[in-house]
Amino acid sequence: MADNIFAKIITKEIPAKIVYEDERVLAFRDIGPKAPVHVLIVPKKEIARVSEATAADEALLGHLLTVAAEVARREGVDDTGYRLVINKGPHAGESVPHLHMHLLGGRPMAWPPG
Ligand code: DGP
Repeated sequence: MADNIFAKIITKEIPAKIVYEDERVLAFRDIGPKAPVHVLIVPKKEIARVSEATAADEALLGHLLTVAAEVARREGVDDTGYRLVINKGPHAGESVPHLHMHLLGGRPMAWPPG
């Protein structure tokens, strides 16, 4: 496994507030929440960022979306709505080199994002 914070959360070397886990995916609360609900959905497979995923990862990428929708239901934001975000590269503010999807909800959000 790579030496980054999410790799260590996946192996449970570093604690996190886990809200969902299966054999392929872990979801946990963001340490600096930007909305009342801010959960990170992370593949356990080591994929640094979305541009490094391959055709072999397509089922896993789809699974991230269905897990996000399930976590949103559990968090009570399905009716009010939520935003799913993947940051890639410096202009988007990617800061951890392990693919992760942000689930943000619980308040209205502006569009376009800043
Ligand atoms: P991004 O900017 O898209 O790479 O998002 C990285 C997110 O990871 C950011 O919102 C803060 C969160 N984060 C960073 N370190 C930790 C940590 O140690 N624990 C948790 N739960 N979240 C973290």
